[in-house]
Amino acid sequence: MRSISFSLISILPLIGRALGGTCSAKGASTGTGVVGVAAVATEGTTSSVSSAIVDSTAKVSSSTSNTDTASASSATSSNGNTTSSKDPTISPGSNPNFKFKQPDKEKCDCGYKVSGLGDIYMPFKFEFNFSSLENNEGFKSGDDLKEHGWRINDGKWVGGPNSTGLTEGGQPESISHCIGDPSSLSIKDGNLLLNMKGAQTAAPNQLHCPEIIHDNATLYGIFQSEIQWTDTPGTCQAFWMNHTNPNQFADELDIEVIGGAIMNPNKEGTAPGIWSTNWDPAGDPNSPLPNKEYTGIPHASGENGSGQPTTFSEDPTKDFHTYTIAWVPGTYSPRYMDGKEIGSPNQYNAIHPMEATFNNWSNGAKGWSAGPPIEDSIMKVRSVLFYYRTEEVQSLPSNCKVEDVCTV
Ligand SMILES: *[C@@H]1O[C@H](CO)[C@@H](O)[C@H](O)[C@H]1NC(C)=O
Ligand SMILES: *[C@@H]1O[C@H](CO)[C@@H](O)[C@H](O)[C@H]1NC(C)=O
Ligand SMILES: *[C@@H]1O[C@H](CO)[C@@H](O)[C@H](O)[C@H]1NC(C)=O
Ligand SMILES: *[C@@H]1O[C@H](CO)[C@@H](O)[C@H](O)[C@H]1NC(C)=O
Ligand SMILES: *[C@@H]1O[C@H](CO)[C@@H](O)[C@H](O)[C@H]1NC(C)=O
Ligand SMILES: *[C@@H]1O[C@H](CO)[C@@H](O)[C@H](O)[C@H]1NC(C)=O
Ligand SMILES: CC(=O)N[C@H]1CO[C@H](CO)[C@@H](O)[C@@H]1O
Repeated sequence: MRSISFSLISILPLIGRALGGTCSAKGASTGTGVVGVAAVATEGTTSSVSSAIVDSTAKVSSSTSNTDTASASSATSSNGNTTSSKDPTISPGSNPNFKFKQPDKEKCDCGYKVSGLGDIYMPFKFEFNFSSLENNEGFKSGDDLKEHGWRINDGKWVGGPNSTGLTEGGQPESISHCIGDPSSLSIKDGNLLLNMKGAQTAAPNQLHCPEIIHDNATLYGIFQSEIQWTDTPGTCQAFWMNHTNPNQFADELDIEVIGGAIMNPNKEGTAPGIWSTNWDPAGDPNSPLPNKEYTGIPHASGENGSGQPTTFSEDPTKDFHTYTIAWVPGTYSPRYMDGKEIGSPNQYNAIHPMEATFNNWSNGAKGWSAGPPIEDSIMKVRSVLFYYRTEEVQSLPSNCKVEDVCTV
């Protein structure tokens, strides 16, 4: 999730990407769990990754959370063996409606067939309702939800670029990284609140904002969440997949909204709606080229993307709605809102291990987040339901029978 401007002021994304890449390398030294996990996943040390997943599964399911991750990996990942299965072809319009069903069996140790997407096979499940957590006024550390399978960004930059002295249309503009801050996330009445706190100044190391990351690197999956956005101007709110390599790649699958540009354009002129974006997985974060780096939304006038958001048919700030990122093999990675396909990129599908992430940030850049906001802006997340594969387990484990797979 980056600073992208689809308007005419498209110089910002270029600069954003350049700085983003530079600073992500720096960010790697501000050690939270972020760096550790990234290193594990990208070095391909498969046994440590998979045993971590198995450990976490055991821990989470015996705790108070609602996690019910398949234990299918334990047998499989110990020898890394899987049998192959054929993936369905998902293309624009082929699956216009999508819904998970309740699993049709009680025990799903051999994984899941997702009936809404051509019975695609996913070995693991992660389900979490924030209602399983007590109210709090703000988290204290990046590890506060570690036992539940989450990392909170503590001290690493979030979202778009930073720089000073940039000009947009000749106007000086202050663009500063938003820094991950656990106290910007809290639990209230069963929801996770992500608050880009109001009245902050866009200056170096002054902006603080919330980001939470599912602490498991996945490689394909269907990631769903119930979210209520806010229209407070001056933030970018996102549910997205980010790659796990701190120094390379620009791989992202994004769902984003701009506070202030939900149902109507904001005062900076950003088009209203929900943005689905993919970034070139092989992109160089240090030398971005917008037409090469991302695609927007299929559109009559453009082959793979015209760079326009899908407009909302009802105001999504009034209540929770269900948002889904279906990261499936192939070129197309459909997104859904309340089970209906929205404009989604058909290019630059992600190929690296990725982690599901939520954030709410501002860096002051007029072409995208704008802001920072004057008042608190609270995005809410109620629950997540993820079915996914990992680098090691891509298909039905050899010790499993097809008839043991649950249908969801
Ligand atoms: C989590 O929340 C969803 C949606 O609110 C609900 O359907 C589901 O039953 C909940 N799961 C658990 C285990 O409470
Ligand atoms: C993997 O499973 C296949 C099919 O069951 C088997 O033929 C093969 O020997 C296994 N390989 C390993 C390394 O266990
Ligand atoms: C850019 O962000 C880093 C922290 O991520 C900070 O140390 C640096 O001062 C920032 N630079 C500018 C020009 O804002
Ligand atoms: C994506 O994750 C990588 C690896 O942790 C990190 O370096 C990068 O900054 C993240 N991207 C964004 C836009 O936050
Ligand atoms: C559109 O996407 C397809 C599939 O990824 C790709 O082969 C093609 O080059 C893209 N077209 C353009 C104009 O980028
Ligand atoms: C994001 O931040 C803005 C600005 O502080 C706030 O109005 C909004 O409620 C926040 N969104 C979430 C989901 O927390
Ligand atoms: C590979 C990976 O990220 N594994 C993590 C899965 O989640 C558990 C619980 O948070 C972590 O302990 C693992 O490191």
